[in-house]
Amino acid sequence: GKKKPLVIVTRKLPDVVETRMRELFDARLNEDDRPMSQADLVAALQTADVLVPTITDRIDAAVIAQAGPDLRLIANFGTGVDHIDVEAASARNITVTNTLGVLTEDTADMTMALMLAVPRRLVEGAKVAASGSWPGWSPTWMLGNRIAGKRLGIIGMGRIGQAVARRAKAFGMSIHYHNRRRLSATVEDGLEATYWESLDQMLARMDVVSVHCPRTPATYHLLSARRLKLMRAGAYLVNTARGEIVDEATLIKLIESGAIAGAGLDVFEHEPAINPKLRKLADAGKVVLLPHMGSATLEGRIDMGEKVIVNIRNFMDGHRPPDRVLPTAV
Ligand code: 8YV
Repeated sequence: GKKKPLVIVTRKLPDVVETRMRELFDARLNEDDRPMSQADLVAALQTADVLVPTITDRIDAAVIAQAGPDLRLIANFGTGVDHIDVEAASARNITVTNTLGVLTEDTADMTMALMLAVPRRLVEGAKVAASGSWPGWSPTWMLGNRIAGKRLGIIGMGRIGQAVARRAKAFGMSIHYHNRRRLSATVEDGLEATYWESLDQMLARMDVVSVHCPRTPATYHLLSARRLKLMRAGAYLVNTARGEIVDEATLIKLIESGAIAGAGLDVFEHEPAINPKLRKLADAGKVVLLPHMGSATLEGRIDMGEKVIVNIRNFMDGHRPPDRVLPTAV
């Protein structure tokens, strides 16, 4: 039969995914799950046909330039491809795919968890209960803010943004969104969502703002200092997209001064490092921080692995892989 493609996988994946990859490919798996250095990556790519990276790899122009001649496909294990230079890959005729659609619901769920946790002081309350220091119920103790009846502004109304809109609607929020393109009337009506062509105007009117756009050159610090200052006093920010979309230093200052009430953050500008000032705000109950767990379900990781496999098989069979990422999309 045909020679199996040599597939380099940079991180440990769920057992069922690895087993299937071993059956189908000449799979080089990373059992100790340590992220590969740039040098190891370049060395591994000398003979690889396919690379399966994750968000912890930096597949920049230098890595792509030094890859061997057989590398034809970068099948990302994840949806965001901001850690891959898709332009540089495309220029070398290397196809890039992602895992479109399979982590939508999990990420939307975690967004709602943060959207509830911050205004309802979930982590603060849980700490008191677990520490045995509960002074007893009082009518004025541990009061948070209601989310029902509040305005939610969604930045980026793709799959995840829409999944958040459906959930937030069920929680009684009114749904607003800003997107490069307005949704079709049918989709917009179905979500009962109000479109704001101007992000600035939307920001000034929302009680909660949630970020769901991809991280591209155009969205770096989309929530700039100027825009963050447009947010209402008492508003909350939720980010389960990418840390670099928000000017984190300014966000911290605005929360410290009380201009913004709080934030629920699953992503940070310099992962895995988290700004100590944010950790301090977490101690003070102003922010809830999660270590990039938006899509972290076992089911989701298995679905992602299956998506990667489908993309590789289609590509190797000469078909167009379903989740191809075009450089123009970035
Ligand atoms: C994953 C993510 O943890 O898919 C994404 O864009 O941010 C996360 O769901 C990561 O991509 C794994 O590579």
